[in-house]
Amino acid sequence: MAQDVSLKDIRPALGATARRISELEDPVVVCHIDADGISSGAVIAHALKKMEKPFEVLPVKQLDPSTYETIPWERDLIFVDFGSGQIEKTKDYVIIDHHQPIKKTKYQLNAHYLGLNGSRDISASMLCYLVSREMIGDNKMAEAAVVGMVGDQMTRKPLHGVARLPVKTKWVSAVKGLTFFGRETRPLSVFLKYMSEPFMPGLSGDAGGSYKFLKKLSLEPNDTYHSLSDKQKNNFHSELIKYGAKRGAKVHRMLGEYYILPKRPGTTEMRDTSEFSTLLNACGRHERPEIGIGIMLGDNVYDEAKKLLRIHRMLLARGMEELEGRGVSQFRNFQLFESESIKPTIIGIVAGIAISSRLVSPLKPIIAIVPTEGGYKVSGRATLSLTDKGINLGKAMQVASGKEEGGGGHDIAAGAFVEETGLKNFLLKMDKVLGEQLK
Ligand SMILES: [Mn+2]
Repeated sequence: MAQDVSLKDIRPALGATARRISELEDPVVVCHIDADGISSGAVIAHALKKMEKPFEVLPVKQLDPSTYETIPWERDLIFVDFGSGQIEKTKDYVIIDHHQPIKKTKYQLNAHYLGLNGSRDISASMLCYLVSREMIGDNKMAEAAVVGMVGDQMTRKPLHGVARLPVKTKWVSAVKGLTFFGRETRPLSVFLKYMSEPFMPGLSGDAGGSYKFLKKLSLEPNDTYHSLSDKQKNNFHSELIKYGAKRGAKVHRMLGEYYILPKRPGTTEMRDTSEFSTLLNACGRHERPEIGIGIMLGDNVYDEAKKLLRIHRMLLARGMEELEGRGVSQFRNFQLFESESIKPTIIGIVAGIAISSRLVSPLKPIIAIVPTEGGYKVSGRATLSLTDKGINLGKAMQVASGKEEGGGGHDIAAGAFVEETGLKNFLLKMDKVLGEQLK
């Protein structure tokens, strides 16, 4: 149990990693480009900066043979948010990772070796944060620690154990309220319309219904959730619960703990950690991860990040159109979307929106594929109801692809690369494994 792992237990390991990093003369921080990877890179960059060490940050889309030649192996590398799964290549370097490790090495800090579960308890950003505290003794990067946790979907339950330390700083606040996306920047009418877990008949995906609902409660559809008074919020919550309970929605999923960054400007995507993680993903997925790192470090690059977010949304909208146009084909235990042109870095998000908005059936996971160099990028998305029933897409993809590092592997969301000739076999195996998980 993660709750049993205390800071005291893991401090020797954190200290050893901190010391090793401090010894490096001209380190290169190699990080992944999703929200957790970018946050991790920013945390270590902040620490190195504060120690007045020269360093570079090198964001990498994925760490595998296709990118090995882009890595300056002769230098002092620090891998964050990956590295444990590629241990033959990375064994001599510092690694801070939470993915399933293969074997212990001298400078590897992996969640699993600390008694923590790397898919539920702790992200790479949080591990980096704990290491950085040992290096520099400030806690400013508590922000990045939590944004990475949110990005890796580890806040469906409240932050717990050592991962709760950032909440005790002035940089992060825990708040109770609606768990839907867009609390800080979306007008209430849009916020309500995009509510998807739970799906609310008559509100989710229904602009008119959402608008009427708000008007009936005397709420201004253009206000944001965050701007409401406590009294307005409480009334909104109880009316939503009443409405949902009448219609059989899983209302217990509506309220929960979420995290805001009180030092960041209000009404921007930097205030609410879930919007911040989307902002970072937009930077990473559209080839500008360094903007994401800059914004996390407090550089003046918000306008550029915002531009990337707009491109991101435009491409998602286009992806949704393609999905609506082409439709899905049915397998026994999943539905398949074969895309022609969606960017491999966002196809998973398109699949996620499709299933959570019920554009495709929520009763089976959706598997989306798109051709990419030498094969297919595969992305799967499920719902909380499906994972409650035993579906674990991350595990299913590992088995079906025959690779231990099947890509981003969570129960509800996972991705993989499949070679062109192996696609048919992969899909058949996927169908079989998902069927077995449901039993
Ligand atoms: Mn991660």
